[in-house]
Amino acid sequence: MKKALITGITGQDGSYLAEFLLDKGYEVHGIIRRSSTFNTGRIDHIYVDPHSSGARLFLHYGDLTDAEVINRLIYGIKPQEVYHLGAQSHVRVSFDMPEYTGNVTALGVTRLLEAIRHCGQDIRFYQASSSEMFGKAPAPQSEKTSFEPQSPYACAKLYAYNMVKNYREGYGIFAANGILFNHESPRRGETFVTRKITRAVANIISRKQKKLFLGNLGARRDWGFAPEYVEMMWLILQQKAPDDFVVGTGESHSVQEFVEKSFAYAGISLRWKGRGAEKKGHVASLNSSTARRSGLKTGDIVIEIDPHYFRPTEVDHLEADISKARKILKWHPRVAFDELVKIMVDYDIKLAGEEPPGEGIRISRNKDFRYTNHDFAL
Ligand code: NDP
Ligand code: GDR
Repeated sequence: MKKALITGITGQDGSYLAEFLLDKGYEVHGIIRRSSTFNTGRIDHIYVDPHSSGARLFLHYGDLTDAEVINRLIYGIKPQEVYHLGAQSHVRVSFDMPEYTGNVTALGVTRLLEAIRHCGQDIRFYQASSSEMFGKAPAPQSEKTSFEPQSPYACAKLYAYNMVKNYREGYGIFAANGILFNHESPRRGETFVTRKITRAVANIISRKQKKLFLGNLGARRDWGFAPEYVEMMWLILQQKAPDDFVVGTGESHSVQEFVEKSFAYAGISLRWKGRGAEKKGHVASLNSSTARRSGLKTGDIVIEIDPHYFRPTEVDHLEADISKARKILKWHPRVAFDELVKIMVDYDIKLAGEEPPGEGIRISRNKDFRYTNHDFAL
């Protein structure tokens, strides 16, 4: 039985990847942080008491800042594959905590690579690199595009990216970078913009929230569906030789478009007024019975810009050129922007106790697309 170690297993991607690898028959080990409240909500549905004979998921306390524990886990578990997804992953927060972000997001990878180098085992290493590394480089971005990072987070990820290449070339380690563009899901952290928007739609409809405060509505992102992207992480480690791949949908949309689509899908049309920090989204019409239950009236303001959410340096436009992944990995994304919005809005409206506008939590899928009921077990 193959063994994999996942850092960041409690996060969005880590939880989907753990499911994916368990389905493939792996024994999965994950590093979790000690916290005063449970932080395993995304993986509780796949957790089996380790005392039971069939258990294949094992959790270990650790932290990416703690090299001693990292060494002990790598030497003790001797996994064939390490998926390094743990990070201080919030770009805006990295401006508030630049040193901590560097310690976790940049140096965390060095600690892991050093442990692998000295362990003397053949261990394949996946690094969760990010499209943020491209920063202000013009779109579309591919593996050949130069990096122009615009945040402490992006600088930390770029350091990690380069360390992966350095250990690959210097020590012959099978270490690969997946340069992933934004990917979202019902399990997306609540402070990233997509989930913040879809939760707000649900909370406004269920009268738990009156307004949504946002930052830059003009930023464009290439948003894909997270469960599809973890499949790519695995594929990257199954190649004959280690290599770096850009993964995205090849389409970009603005934050404003995500807002409009989400509200419209829930039955609320918006009319915009003002510009920049004065910009406001007024309700223009309520065109579903669910939306009418919200008590909103035409002219009510549901969106306002709060400059607090602006970043000192912004990334304006990210859009992936996925030619290499299509050609070598034979991979292509299946869930496009509109469907992603629907999946997330349906989920959050259901979570808020209301009737979702779509078919509840069912989504269309191709026959080769692995998707299970517990994807929505949160
Ligand atoms: P999340 O923020 O959802 O998850 C981050 C994970 O890292 C959590 O499990 C978190 O643990 C863990 N973590 C944070 N700090 C530490 C630490 N000091 N020691 C150990 N573990 C830690 O991220 P995603 O799942 O969205 O992303 C996965 C990875 O991919 C990240 O590295 C991210 O930067 C990168 N990435 C993500 C993209 C996306 O669009 N989602 C795109 C490109 C790259 P806890 O639950 O305890 O907080
Ligand atoms: P990003 O994701 O920075 O691309 O990083 P995020 O969802 O935080 O921001 C996307 C864009 O939306 C704009 N924005 C807001 N963002 C947040 N969080 N909150 C707001 O209120 C808001 N209003 C507007 C942002 O300015 C930005 O332009 C994500 C993370 O998952 C990283 O870990 C990953 O590496 C990259 O995606 C690819």
